[in-house]
Formats: sequence, C-alpha cells, structure tokens
Amino acid sequence: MRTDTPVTIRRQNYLPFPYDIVAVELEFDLDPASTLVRSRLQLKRLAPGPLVLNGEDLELLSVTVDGQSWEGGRYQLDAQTLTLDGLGDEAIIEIASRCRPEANSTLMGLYVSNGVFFTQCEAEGFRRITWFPDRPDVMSRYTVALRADKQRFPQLLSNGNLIAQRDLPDGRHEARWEDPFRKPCYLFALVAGRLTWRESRMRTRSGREVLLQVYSDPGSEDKTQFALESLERAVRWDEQRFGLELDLDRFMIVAARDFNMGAMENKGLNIFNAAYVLADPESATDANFSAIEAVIGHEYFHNWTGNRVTCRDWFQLSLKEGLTVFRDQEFTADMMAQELDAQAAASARTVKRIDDVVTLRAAQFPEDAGPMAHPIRPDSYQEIGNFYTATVYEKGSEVIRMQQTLLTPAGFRRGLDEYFRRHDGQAVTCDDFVDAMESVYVQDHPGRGLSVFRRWYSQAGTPRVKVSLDHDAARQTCTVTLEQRCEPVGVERLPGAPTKQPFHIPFAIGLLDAAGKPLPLRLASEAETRDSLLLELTTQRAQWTFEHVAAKPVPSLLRDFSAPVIVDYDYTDAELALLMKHDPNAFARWEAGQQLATRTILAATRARQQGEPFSLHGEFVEAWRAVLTVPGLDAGYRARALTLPSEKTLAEYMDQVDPIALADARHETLGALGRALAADWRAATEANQTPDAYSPDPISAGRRALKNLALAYLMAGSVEGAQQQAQAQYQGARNMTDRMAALSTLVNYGEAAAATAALTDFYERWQDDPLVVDKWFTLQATARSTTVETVEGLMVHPAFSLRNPNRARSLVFQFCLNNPIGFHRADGSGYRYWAEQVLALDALNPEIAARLARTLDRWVRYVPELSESMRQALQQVRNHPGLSRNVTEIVSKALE
Ligand code: 0A1
Ligand code: ZN
Repeated sequence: MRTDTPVTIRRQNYLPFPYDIVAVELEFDLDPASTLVRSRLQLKRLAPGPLVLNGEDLELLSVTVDGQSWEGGRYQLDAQTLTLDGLGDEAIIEIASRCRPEANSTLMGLYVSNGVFFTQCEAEGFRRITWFPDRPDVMSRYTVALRADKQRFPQLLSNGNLIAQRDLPDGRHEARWEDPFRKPCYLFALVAGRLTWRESRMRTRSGREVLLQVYSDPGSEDKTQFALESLERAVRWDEQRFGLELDLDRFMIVAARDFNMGAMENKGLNIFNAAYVLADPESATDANFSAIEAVIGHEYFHNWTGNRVTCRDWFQLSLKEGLTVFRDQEFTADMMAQELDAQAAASARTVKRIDDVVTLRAAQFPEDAGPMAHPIRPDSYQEIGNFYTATVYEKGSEVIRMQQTLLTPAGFRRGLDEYFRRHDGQAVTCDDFVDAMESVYVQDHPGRGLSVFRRWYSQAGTPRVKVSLDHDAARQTCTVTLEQRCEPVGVERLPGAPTKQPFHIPFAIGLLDAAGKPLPLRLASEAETRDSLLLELTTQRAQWTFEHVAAKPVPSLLRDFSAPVIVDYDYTDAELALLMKHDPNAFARWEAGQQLATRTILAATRARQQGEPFSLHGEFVEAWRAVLTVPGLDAGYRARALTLPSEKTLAEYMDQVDPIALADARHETLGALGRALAADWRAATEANQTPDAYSPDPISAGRRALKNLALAYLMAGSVEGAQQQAQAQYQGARNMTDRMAALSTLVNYGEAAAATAALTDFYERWQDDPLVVDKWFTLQATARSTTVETVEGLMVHPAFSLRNPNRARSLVFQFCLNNPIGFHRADGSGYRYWAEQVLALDALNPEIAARLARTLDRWVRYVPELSESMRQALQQVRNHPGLSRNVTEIVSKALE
C-alpha cells in the first residue's frame, strides 16, 4: 500500500522534459516471482537540467552511463525518483532493475493474470516496470526482447513487428519486437503466456495486407469471432468515415481476465478486459455484443486519436478520450444503421443517441454537480487515475459532437484532417485541437470564432437553459428567449475562483401547433423556412423571433440533445403528451415521455413520503399505451420510450434524495403500468419473438428488448400468468439475452422459491464461465430483496474474490451502486459495509478502491438521516492509516 502524502499537480505548471529519449531498448527475463528488466536509453539533451526518472516498487540493480558504472553516489535515488546529473549532450543510460509481477495486485505495470504476463501502463504504470520519464510527451522508438520459459509462456508479444525469435538454453525462448512509431511509454505493452488466437488478413485501402489477431485463454477460441469481425469493421469504418488507415502490419488484441478498466490501446497490442472480447449467443447478451463492438472500435480508433497524436500532459486526457468516445459512438450508430431503409436507419441512430444520453445523465450529470466536478480538461489533480471519468470521456465526447454540429459533419472532417496535418507524431493539447477546428470554422463563418466555445474545456458544471415563449397574437410572432446559468461547482466555489462565463450552446429547436403539426420556422431576419433550427446561444440571454405563428406553439427543445445541458421549460402534461405523439424529432419525442414519467414518479415519491395513496393519471397510462401500440415505431425505439428513467437520473431532480421512497415509487409505477396495460404487454411479448438463430443486429436486439421489457412490466405488476411465462422463458431460452431477462424478473419480482430455483440452476449450468458467473453475482447484488447480509454471504462463496476486478464489480460495486433499497438501509449498515470494502480493496488495488469510494460522492444530497451515516463512513475511510493517494483524494474532496 502506498503511504505517500498527496501532492496537487497543476496544469499551469507544465514544463517540457529537458531530454529527448530517442530510442529505448528493453530486455525482459520474465519470471512471475521476479522479473529482470534491462533498459537502454539513448538520449539527447534539449535544455539544461538533471535527468529525473520515475520508478515505483522497483529494485534498482545497476546504472551505467556511456558504458561506465555510476555506482557509488553518482546518482540520487529516493522512493519515487532516480536523478542523474552531469550528463553530456548525448548519452546512453543502461539501467537494470527487478519487479515482482506475481505479487502485483494493483494490475498496474507488469502483472500476472491466470498464469499470463500482462502490462498496464496508462497512466503512470510504466514506472512500475523500469525507471523512465513516465509522461506522455516523451516519445521514443522501442525495441523489446522478451525471454521466458517456452513451455509455460509459448506466446511472447509486444508492440509493433516481430523481428526475430529463437530458442535459448534451459527451455527458454526469446522474441524480439520493434515498433516503427515513436510512442509515449504509456502505450508500451507486453503479453507472455499460453494463449490461443483467431486471425484474419485484410487489405487496407492503400493495398497493404495486414494481420489482425485476437488472443484469449485456451478453451475460449469459440468466443472470439465477433470480436475479430468487430475489429475488421472498425478498420474499414475509420478508412471510410475519416480516411484513417491502419499504419502497422499487424494488430493484436489480447483478452485478460484481470483488468482494471475496459481495455487499453497500446500500440498494435491492445489489452482488453475479457468481458469486451469473449462472446457467444449462449453466454453473452445483446448488451455484451454491442459493448464489445464499441470497445473494440474505441481502442482501434485510438491508434490515430491518442497514439499517432497523443496528449502533451494528462490534463489533456479528453483530447484523446472525448474524441475517441465520439468516434466510437459514431461507429456504433453507423453500424446500427447500415443495411436498413432510411426510416429504420434513422430510428436506429436515435436509439444509439438515447442510450448515450441516458449514460451521460446517469453518470456524468451527478459527477458534474458533486465534489469531484471538473472541467473536461481539469486544472489540477492529485492522482490522475481518478480522472478517467464520465466527464473526461462522455462529456468530452459531447463537446466534440457540438463542434461537429457547429461545423457540420463535412466541416468537422476538414477540421480533423487539419489536426492530423498539423500534429501527426506530436504530443499536443486540447487547445491545439480546437485551433485546427477553428481554422475551418472561420472559413465558413467569417468574423466568428470558437473563443466562447473553448469555455467548455475550462469550466465545469452542467449549464441550465431556461426557455420562455412569448406569443404575440396581433403580430403572429413567437419570441423564444434562451437564458443560461451554470452554478459554480467543485473548486469553482472556492474564494478567488474566476467568475463563470456563458457557454456557446448549440440549441436545436422546432415548433408544433396545438394539433401536433410541425410549424415551418421562419426567423424575422431570414427568408428561408426550416423544420428545425439550430440556435446558437453565446451570451447569457438571447432572443429569436419567429414569424407567421398563429397561436402559441408547443416547442420541441434541444433536439437530438444538441448540447449537454438541462432544459427548463414549463410544459403542461398535455403538451408533453402531445410531443410524445407527434414530435417529428424522435429524440425529443422520447424526451417528452421521460419528462412525463419523471413527474409521475416524483409525485409518487412525495405521496409515499407523506403516507398518502397514489394512483397513476389516466393520461399518463394512455400516453404509455400509445407508445406501445401506435403503428410505425420500431421495437428498439419503443423499448427505450417505455423504459422509466433510472433512480440515478430521477435523484438529480430531488432537493433531498430519499432513495428508498424513490425506488419504491418507481417500482410502484412499473407495477401499475404492468397491470393497466397487461393485455398490450402480453401482445408485445408475442409480437416480438425472434428466430432461434441468434443475431445481435439492432432489429432483433430491439425486439428482444421490447419483449423483455414487457415481461418485466408484467412481473412487476404481478399479473396473472407472468411468473409461469418468465419460468418458461428462462428454461426455453436459446440465448443469454432472453435467459438473463427472464431470470432477472424472477429474482426481482417473482416468488422467492421460483427465484432461488432459477438462480441455482443458472449457477450449475454456468459455473465454469467467469463472465457468466459475474452476471449471476450481479443479479443477486442488485435484487430488490438483497441485504448487506446477503452480500456478505455471497462474498464467502468459493467463486468470489476481491482480487479480480470484474468479480468485485459484479458484487460489491453493483450492490453499492445499483441496489438502493439494500444499500441505503436506515441503520447505516450499507455504508459501513462500503467503508470496509473500500479499505479492503485499497490494500490490493487502489485504482479499483477509488472507484468504489466514489459511490458516496454525493452524500450531502441525501436526507439528513442517511447523509450523516454516509459522512461517518467517509470519515472512517479518511482516517485510516496508510490510505492510498487515490482513495485519499476522493474521500477528502467528498468531505471538503
Ligand atoms: N485509455 C483506455 C483507458 C484505460 C485507462 C487506464 C487503465 O488502467 C488503469 C486502463 C485503460 C481507454 O480509454 O480505453
Ligand atoms: Zn479511450
């Protein structure tokens, strides 16, 4: 466990590194217990100053400079740095050190998982492998020699091209790899072990033949086909959409059972959490298949946005992450829309947009209003591992998307071409990116620029846009006023912080008449009419006047979620119902339903809190019935439109969060809708059966989503016959999507005996498949009846281990994050359990511990009885001696 005192690193203190590390040669003698690493650095001085190298948990064996030993006080060594002073303008440094991969439970640096060596270097893991300037702006050419026992470690992989292989005495062998591209050390990787693989060859658009490979544990070879095909699709898509070609002869993906995050874009050797590689219809759900395609796309797209052009420093993380999330979202949308007719394609894109916005609202909006709030380009951090956040990733992607909206897709493409023209091979900043975009924007918008837009990079918080409509019957005009406001959050509240400035908000709008007919939009200043208009709000308040508007219209606001903001407009329930039926913008139409459902559930919550009875409004039920039955909508879209907003999203609307009342009210609403629309739900389950031969395409996945949502409503409403239907579906399912859906309804809403029987059966069938066992733990962790005691019982199950991040996430995280009733028990037992688990994890893996620590971030927002126990739990963690820097930063900020 690290015991270092946290230091705040600031963006404004950036200094370039005084040496160019031109070339790096690494030699590994791999042994799980103790691995010897020799590094040879060829360097050139760029500016005066000593050479300061980072190292962590390493045993230094020797240092030589230009062939001379530097033993005996010629270098300075402390816990984290090795300093060499008095070097010439050019030098060769050779360093030998040892690390202990098998004992490394942090999964950062070099570690062993399931008998295989893996590395994870982003953000600051390379310093756990060898002494090095561990920062992204030091870019070098790497040559790597790997040596290991040939029997135990037949595959020896590293970045770039394999240049030589040979056998060594004593049953060992060696492989030499060379990466032709300069890269920062966070993109270094090695893998050594016994693995099987699946491969294919393809020709890139310039005619080069490339080898694509997916490696995984022996025995899992039947589960890598979808991953390999996803990689092929990603390679093609980046050529077609952005003109970006694979620059290596060989591109490898390796699945690891123990991995801290989703996956990692190491140059030519991506290392993945097995959950984002392995899938077949029997063991993986539709959601798993689509996540695999998205993550494979994401890591592959990093090859240009991240690797060819990388970050100058870690404050610029969103430069690569926001942009690459945007690219993977577009990839998924294009894949979903391909081969569909125009209408179905548009609907598929809307479904993807809805899913992304749901994630943003559930994860990023709360973050942006809490103690960890930060701009997408943070100004300071204590531990960079804590800044792989929904803000940097998901809001970062929204900020890129707004640039595409403002520039148009064609203009955005020109901007991206310009970015690569200027910066290929460099380590750059977010400002460099916007500069490239702005150079195109000013051509198309003379006299305007992106200076106000850049505030999205420097200011945190979710802006609110208040909309008001002023209809003038005599003039037949309607004036729309937009007014923005964004409260200071996080460090912005501290004295001396600069005042917040307005954002540049692209705000797409349409108007409907009282019958739901779209009104042609005509601005007073313009001759053209349009169906939809992009208003650009760049000041605190602005007005637009539309002409030829006979009566007060119903506005359709923030179409396609054109900016990551919260809209305030006082719709009547009837207006929302009208938009749900008639808004031609399918996203805004979905949004209207979500708002109506939000009002309903919040009213039900208040009623519960006051001990009053609650019943659903007939209008709400009818609006829901219409979405379910009106012709012309595809199943996937209907499923999204009929899904009630999550507790996390709903909590953001409450002044004081009462999680149990909220969860019960949501459940009550679900059940009431289940009963009120029982016949329609039944009809939907029948109409949306899919063929036995499984396909994860969006039409089939949409049908399964709707059918299984219908089953959940019927089960939540305890509708007669539903439990038998769920049991039959569980037993007869031909794919994991249907099996899991049925099991989940049994566990959450079925009779206890039926639930237990199905859970036992599920474990027996799948106990040898770790990714399915994770699902089994998750189902129980999130079940409505699960208590702290249930979870503690599951923790002593032989299949449970805190060391495996996927397992820890499947049980401990899922309980703390997604089981409001069990976790927020009034006696505070959930929070005490949380504190114990944060501390237990911190001793093993601080990155993972800090993620769990974040689940109490928003404690001040809860009702006082709960927030006080949460505060005590946070305090208990903070007072723990030897806490990691990672967890210290999170709990200190939460308690500030
Ligand atoms: N760059 C990766 C994310 C990643 C970050 C840190 C990791 O280890 C602690 C692993 C992966 C991505 O965006 O996919
Ligand atoms: Zn990424």
